[in-house]
Amino acid sequence: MSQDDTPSARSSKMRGREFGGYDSLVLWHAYPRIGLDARNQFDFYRDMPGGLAGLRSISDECHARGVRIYIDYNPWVTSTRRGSNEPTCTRATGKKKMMLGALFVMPPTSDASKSPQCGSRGPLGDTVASMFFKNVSSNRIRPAAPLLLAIGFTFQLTGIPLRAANPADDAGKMEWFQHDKLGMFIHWGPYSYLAGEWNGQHIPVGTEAEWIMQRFNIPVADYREMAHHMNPVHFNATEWVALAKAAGMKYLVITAKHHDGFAMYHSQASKYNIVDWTPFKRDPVKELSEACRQAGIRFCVYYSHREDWDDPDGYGNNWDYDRSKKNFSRYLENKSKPQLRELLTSYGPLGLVWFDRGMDTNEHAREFVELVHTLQPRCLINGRVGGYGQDLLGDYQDMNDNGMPTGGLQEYWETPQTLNTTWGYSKFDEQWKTPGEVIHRLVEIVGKGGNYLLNIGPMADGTIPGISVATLHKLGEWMQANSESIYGTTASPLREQSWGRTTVKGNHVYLHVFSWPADGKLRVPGLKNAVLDAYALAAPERKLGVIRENGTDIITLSGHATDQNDTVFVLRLDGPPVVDPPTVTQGSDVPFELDYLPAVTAGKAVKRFNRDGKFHIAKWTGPGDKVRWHLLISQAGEYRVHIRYAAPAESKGNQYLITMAGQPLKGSVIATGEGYHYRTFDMGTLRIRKPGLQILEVEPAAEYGHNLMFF
Ligand code: FHN
Repeated sequence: MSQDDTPSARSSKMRGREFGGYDSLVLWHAYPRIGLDARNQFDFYRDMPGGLAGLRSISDECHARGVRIYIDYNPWVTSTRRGSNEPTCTRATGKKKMMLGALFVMPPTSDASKSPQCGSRGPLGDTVASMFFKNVSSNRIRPAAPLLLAIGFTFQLTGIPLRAANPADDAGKMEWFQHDKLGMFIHWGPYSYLAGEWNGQHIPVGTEAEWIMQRFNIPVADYREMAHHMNPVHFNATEWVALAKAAGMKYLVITAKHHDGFAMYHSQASKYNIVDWTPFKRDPVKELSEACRQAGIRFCVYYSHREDWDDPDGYGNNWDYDRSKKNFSRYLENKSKPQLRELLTSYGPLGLVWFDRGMDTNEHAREFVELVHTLQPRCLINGRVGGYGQDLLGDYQDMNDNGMPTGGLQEYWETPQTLNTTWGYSKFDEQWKTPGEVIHRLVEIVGKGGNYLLNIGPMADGTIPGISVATLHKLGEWMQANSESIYGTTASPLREQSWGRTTVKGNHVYLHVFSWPADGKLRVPGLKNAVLDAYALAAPERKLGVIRENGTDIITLSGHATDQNDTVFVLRLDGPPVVDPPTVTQGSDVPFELDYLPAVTAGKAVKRFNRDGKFHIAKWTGPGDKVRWHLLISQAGEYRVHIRYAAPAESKGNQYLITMAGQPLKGSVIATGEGYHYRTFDMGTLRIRKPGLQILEVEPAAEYGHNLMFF
């Protein structure tokens, strides 16, 4: 390609030539990534360096020259088959729906006479020049929806910034959590002594061995008697911490008290603890805290603040204790809070307190939050401190156990995961994850912006199962070579790739190749930036060839995978990676389904995890806190809109607006019940005059000072 024939030279030549004499510019197919047959796209767009960024520079130039811009879409493009030269045509029949995250929209009737005619090529046969520049008075280019203009120029996605669940807490204290990515979870207690067996009964593989007391309703007296036998003579805090460090783990969370009520540290609040109750007489939590500090690992504790099967007033044991006689507040005041106070005052600075199983009320949960804030203001609190079905407290959210979110979360998060299928040791559970699976999970989690808290379940004598040790060493070997692609990275705006996953740090995109491409070419679709360099993380000096074709960067790999689980390559870009926002497309008679995943949020609206194990949008309290979807509408017509949301009593009566193509639909929130009870409401109709890309937005109509609704 000669200098003069580069896409950028061509585009500037075209601009220079064609702007003269016209007072408007119409961009057909201005959205370059809508999965069209390449022949139906103008070279101008396909080849333009920077894609939409290139369009933006045209936009700037137009503004400078007083040229108006419209974006328009060929009505047939959305039904053009890949690989086909001719656009196909779908007749609009029946009802279409569009769903908004739970918003559904469907055209009640489609007028076939307004449908595009099969075989007609429309403007596609025109020359590029005549396509781009039209007088606004021309019929064909009349802008049906000036709103479309915004699409190409306003919204792009770059790395997803994460927030603390409570923004007031964010003042720099999330930094280590955001950077460190990988932690060791340790479930260890008297249940480890039982190892999944009680009186000949076995905990089924696939369920939690640490729940054995509850599962077999073991009487408190019997369990307490058994706990006397815990004597971890092989426990060596330095070795445990060294293992965590070798694996690349940066923080360590030990169960100071699990649901069985037994304290694995020297508690003054209850004699039922490892120092006073067992022949061991040592405090492993203390030893671990010291070993962690020496090794530079952040020390953290797990504390089951609500559940306690030993305490007559605690939650969960209804086989020994009469539920009606329980005084839960007494348990909180006499055991749970005093023990938490001990942990916060006698074990040095804690990275975080890992609460579990929620709390009966958010008022009680706030008391625990307060306690932590008062005694150790920099200590983080996980989201499980608060109740189920309530707005989440804590500095970050934990997914469900072993949970893997689909992506797009905008709050700090972590997922606790097992190495086999239990947290506490079970002699029966041999369903171990391979090192490869562990590495893939790590990369997937980190690529979605989260932290991986990987559990080990040591035996009662203090031995860590050999297979866990081996897996963590393998993970560590991989981390040794590749940790640059893990620590300090942020969520990748690129979607999941068929060959692996991506992580991002600043201007670098790390390509984690799980399956080596047969033709030795790695395809990375969707990046809008210029690629400055490509290389293997292990060999930065050897640059790899990259070409961009139809919006896809193709990297020619050399040699073979250097790591059978994940070989990492790096793309150095001209800035943080930028991609187009996801576009929701419409099947011929399938409703749009607009949920949290392809949504783009603005203002305070945030995509979050809820304790139901689902994801939603919340924290939008006033105008500007918007949720927005980019829709590719294939058929003009009237669309019926339904919205599905959950709203507690406090949200009742909040007004909101749904806007598309300049038409607002107004809604008033109806309370759906406490917790996350979703209901669907009919919102009326929106008229879409022509197919193409549209933006649909939802936002509160006024400032309410509380959440509009859970969407
Ligand atoms: O019930 C516990 C379980 O035993 C384990 O501690 C896990 C770890 O995330 N948390 C609870 C269940 O979610």
